[in-house]
Amino acid sequence: MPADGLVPQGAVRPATGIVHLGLGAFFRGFGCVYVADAMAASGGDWGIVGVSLRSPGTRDALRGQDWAYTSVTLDGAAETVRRIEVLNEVLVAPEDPEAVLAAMADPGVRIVSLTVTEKGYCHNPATGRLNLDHPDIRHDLAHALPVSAPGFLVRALERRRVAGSRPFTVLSCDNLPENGRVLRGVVLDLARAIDPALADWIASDGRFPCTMVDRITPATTPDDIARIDALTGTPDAAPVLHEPFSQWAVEDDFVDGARPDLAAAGAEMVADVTAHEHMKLRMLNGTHSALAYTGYLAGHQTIADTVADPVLAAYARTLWSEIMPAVTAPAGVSLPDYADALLARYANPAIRHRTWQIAMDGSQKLPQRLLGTLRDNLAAARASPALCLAVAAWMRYAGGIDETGGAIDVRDPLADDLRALSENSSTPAEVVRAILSLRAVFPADLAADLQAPLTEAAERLWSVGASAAVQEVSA
Ligand code: CS2
Repeated sequence: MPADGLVPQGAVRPATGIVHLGLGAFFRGFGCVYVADAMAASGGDWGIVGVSLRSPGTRDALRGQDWAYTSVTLDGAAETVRRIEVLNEVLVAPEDPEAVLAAMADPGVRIVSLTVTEKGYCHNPATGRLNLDHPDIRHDLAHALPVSAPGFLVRALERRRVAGSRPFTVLSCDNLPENGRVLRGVVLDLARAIDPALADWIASDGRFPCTMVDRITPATTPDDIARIDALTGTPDAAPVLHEPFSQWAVEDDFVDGARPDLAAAGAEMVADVTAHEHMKLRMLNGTHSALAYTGYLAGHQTIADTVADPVLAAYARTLWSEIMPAVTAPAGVSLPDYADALLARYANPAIRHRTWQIAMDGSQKLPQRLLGTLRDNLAAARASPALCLAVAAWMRYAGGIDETGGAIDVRDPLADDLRALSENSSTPAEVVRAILSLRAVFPADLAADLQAPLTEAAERLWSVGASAAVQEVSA
C-alpha cells in the first residue's frame, strides 16, 4: 500500500482484524487513520468492520462509496484531504445483531474497539459500576441477541469461549477515566450475571487496555459535505473534519500481543495511561464542558467563538489555574504549556465545534471532567469559583431555558429528571439542592460539600447572567 494509505482502485483490502463499536465521526477521523498508517508502515490484516449501535445513517452514507471516505484536516485556512480506506463493512446492530455477534466471534478478529460515548457503558457515572437496572442491560440479561455495548462484548466473548477461540482485546477509546478498567468491570459484572464461568475466563484471559484519545472532531454538517465535494471534486456523503492535533496513548496489553503497529503510526504505547488520561479529561474535556455551558448561555455557537470572546478566554485561563493543582503531569509534560496549546486548539477558527454538541450528556460527563477536580480541590481546601460556576452553568442549561427565555434542546439520558427538578424549584438555591440530590451524578458526601459554593455560583449566574458571572470569577 502506498504511504498515504490510499488503496489503488481494485486493490484487495486487508482482511478484518478489528470490529469497532460506535462508528461515529471521531473514530473515523482518529482510530481509522492510525490503523491505516500502521498498516502502511508495517502491514498486517487490520481491516475494520464498523458497527453502528443505533442508526443506519453512517452505513447508508458509506455503502455506496465502498466504505471509503475523506478525512479533512482543518488548520485555520488550510485544508488537507486524505482518502481513508480501512473499513471493510459497516453493520447496523439493531437491524442485524446476529451479524454483529458473528463478526465479533470470528477468530480473525483480535480487537474490538469502542467509541460508544459515556452513556454507552450503561454504568453508574458516580460509581463506575454496571447499572443492572439500565433498560438495555435488563434486555441483555433476558435475551441472547443484545442491544448494549457491554451485551455485545459479553455475548461475543461467550461464543469465542464455546468455540475454543482466544478472546479479543477490548479497546475502549471513550473519554472515561481508566476507560479500560471501567469497561472490564462492566463486562465482568454482566458476564457474572449470565454465567460465572464465562466471567472467570474473561477475567483471566481477556485484556482491556486503557487509552487516552485526543482529536477535536466536530459532527459533520450538510454544509461541510457540500464544501468538501467542491474541494475534492469527488462526492462523499460522509467526510470527517478534524483538527491537525492527534494524540493516542495506549497501554500495551493486548491478548497474545496481537495489534497493529500503532507506534509506527505515532501512538504512544505505554505501561500506564492514567496520568495522560487524567490530564486530558480534566484539562481538555473539563474546560470544554465548562466553556460549552457558559459559552452557550452567553450566546456563543462554537468553542472557537467562545474563546474569541476575551471574557471567556480569561475564564478558560482561570479554569486551568484551578485545575492544574489537581493534575499530576505525565513525565516530560508541562501543564502550563499544555493549557496554552489547548487554548490555541480551541481558537482554530476552521473547527466549528458547537457548544450545543459538547453540552450533550452532561450528567454522564461531569463526574470525570469537573467533579473529580472539585473533590480534590475541596479536600485540599482550594477554592474553585470558576469550576463551581461551570457546574452551576450546567444546572442552568439542563433546566432547558436560556437567558433570553428561549428553549434549549437538552440531550441527556437524565434530561427529563433534570428538567423536572428545575421546574419544581423556584430559586437558584433550590435548583442546586434538587440537582445535587441526583445520586447517579453526585455522591452524598460531595453533594454536601458542594452545596454552599454551588449555591453562591448559581445565585450570581441567575442574577447577572453568564457573561458577567464568568467575568466575576476570572482573574
Ligand atoms: C468533547 C470531546 O464532545 C465533547 O464532549 O469534549 O469530544 C472532545 O472534543 C474530544 O475529547 C477531544 O479529544
